[in-house]
Amino acid sequence: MLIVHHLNNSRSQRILWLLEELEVPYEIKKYYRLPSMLAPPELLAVNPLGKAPVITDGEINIAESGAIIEYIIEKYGQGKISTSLEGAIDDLYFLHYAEGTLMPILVQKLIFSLIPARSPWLIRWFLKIIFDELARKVVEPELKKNVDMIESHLVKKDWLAGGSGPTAADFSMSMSLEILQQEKIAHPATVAYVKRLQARPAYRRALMKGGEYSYGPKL
Ligand SMILES: N[C@@H](CCC(=O)N[C@@H](CS)C(=O)NCC(=O)O)C(=O)O
Repeated sequence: MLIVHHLNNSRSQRILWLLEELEVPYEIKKYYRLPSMLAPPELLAVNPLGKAPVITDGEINIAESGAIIEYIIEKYGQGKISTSLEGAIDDLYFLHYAEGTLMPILVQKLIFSLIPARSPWLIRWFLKIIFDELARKVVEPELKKNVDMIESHLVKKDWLAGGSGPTAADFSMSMSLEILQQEKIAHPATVAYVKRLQARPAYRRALMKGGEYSYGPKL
């Protein structure tokens, strides 16, 4: 049976959502973040980078969310997740944009806030001034462009690739958009989109099975 190597509070939650949408049987092997927030060393046994998500399907181990999403839809999709010709371009774009552009900006934002918070108290105030300024000058303008672009797309569509239900792009983008919503950076159509995906029964089942996930709704 397909195994999802799942880390709490992480990108692997979106793989659980995809599998629930497809009603594919799977097992979850759970890993828990260390106090440092890093993954535990046991994940190194299935992925040399020690990161989640990873899936094991028979002899195959695959990491990288986008690759996993494509693999699962291709192998187990049974045509349940499909796009129009026009939607296919948006699907491809947002599937890759999620990890290629948007998530790195969010990670940079997080790191800029963590550096002062985790530094010795004597220099913390100084680092906070520097990193707040860096965030203001470097991260925020970039984030604004991205948030505006996503909103201009979602005012026209219920799902990123159009159509009547989620496709690869939605699974890939879900966590980043949940973060934007939680941090109150997302615009109204994006907030409505996040609520739409979080209301799906498959999403809720995935949340119950995955356990701790701070970006989702309370169950
Ligand atoms: N681009 C990769 C990123 C994987 C990644 O950074 N995963 C995080 C979880 S959200 C992780 O495992 N963090 C723990 C660590 O870096 O030790 C993907 O989309 O799969």
